[in-house]
Amino acid sequence: MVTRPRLYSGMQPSADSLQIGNYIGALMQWRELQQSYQAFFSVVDLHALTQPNDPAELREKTRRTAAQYIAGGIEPSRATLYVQSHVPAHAELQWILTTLTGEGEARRMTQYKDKVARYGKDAASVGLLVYPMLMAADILLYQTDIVPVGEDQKQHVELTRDLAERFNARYGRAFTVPMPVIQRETGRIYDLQNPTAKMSKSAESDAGVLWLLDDPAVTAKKIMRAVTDSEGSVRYDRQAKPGVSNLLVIYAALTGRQIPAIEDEYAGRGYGDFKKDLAEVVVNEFAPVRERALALLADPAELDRVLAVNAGRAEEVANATLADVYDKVGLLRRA
Ligand code: AQP
Repeated sequence: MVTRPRLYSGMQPSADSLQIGNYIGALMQWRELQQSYQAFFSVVDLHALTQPNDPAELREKTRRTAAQYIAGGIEPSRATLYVQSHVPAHAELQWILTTLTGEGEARRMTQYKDKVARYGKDAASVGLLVYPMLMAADILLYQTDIVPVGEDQKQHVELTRDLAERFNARYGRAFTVPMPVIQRETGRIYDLQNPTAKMSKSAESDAGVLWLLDDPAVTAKKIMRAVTDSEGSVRYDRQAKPGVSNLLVIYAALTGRQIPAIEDEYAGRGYGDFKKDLAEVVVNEFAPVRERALALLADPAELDRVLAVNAGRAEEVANATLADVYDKVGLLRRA
């Protein structure tokens, strides 16, 4: 039997709905990759605890994120789609990895430095400092070959590789050393109201975010109101025309068309026509996904059952890696 290479990725349950950047930048790619890779897709709820959360809301967001993975095309019988906290090995391997990480090494992570700069030293928890070791545990437990990530996560995957190599050299080979696959810059989606800032689930204002589960009329309205420029021509130029370029990227990603062909189609026509058509493209893409997600959420017991079966499959792989690691570092086996 030919075994497919392994792939790992995840998203944080940080909102009730995914936004179109998560859909284009992650989900659309995941559903292709699950065909040729043995894929593990996790809802990383332990990571989400690094931000303040209402407990009941976090539980609900976790279910909703999982439902949107499935509605967006992740097949839970093909890929392993599970909730991170359902597999305790993640937190256990994280502990081992923290003992291999230098304190200075952890403090040098730019995401940590950014968060400290944003929230202040006292508000930034130790959880944020050791977040990259939890991410390393997520990846290494599954003997992952590739990790598709945005540019902002590249440094964490580099740390994961360093930790895997360090462990393997010190104790004997326990981990596959994973390769990051960095998302192309053209796959990045920006906020519709502030088109030089990445669209984000935790954006301060909702006006520039296209939510997968938004009502179609709201989605259309947000696109019609998207910030453009006064030039009036539908043309890709990230520097001079960030708003229009962003809309072109969304259009191209959802239709599979090339940007120059779209530019030609709208040559000599105003932004109004272009936005109206784009709204239709987005609404048509989202509508069936939204419908499936809401149907899955209407039967939480069945969704929880699917997640439990998948957690069991994840655990088989994760526990085997963890047992090997425990042995190698010299922990006494329970009789
Ligand atoms: N704007 C984006 N364009 C393209 N891809 C994006 N992703 C996120 N935003 C965009 C991809 O979606 C996945 C989500 O990963 P995450 O939930 O762990 O966190 P994130 O990258 O920080 O995403 P958000 O939406 O901005 O969430 P919050 O607000 O919680 O931080 C990743 O694969 C990411 O590349």
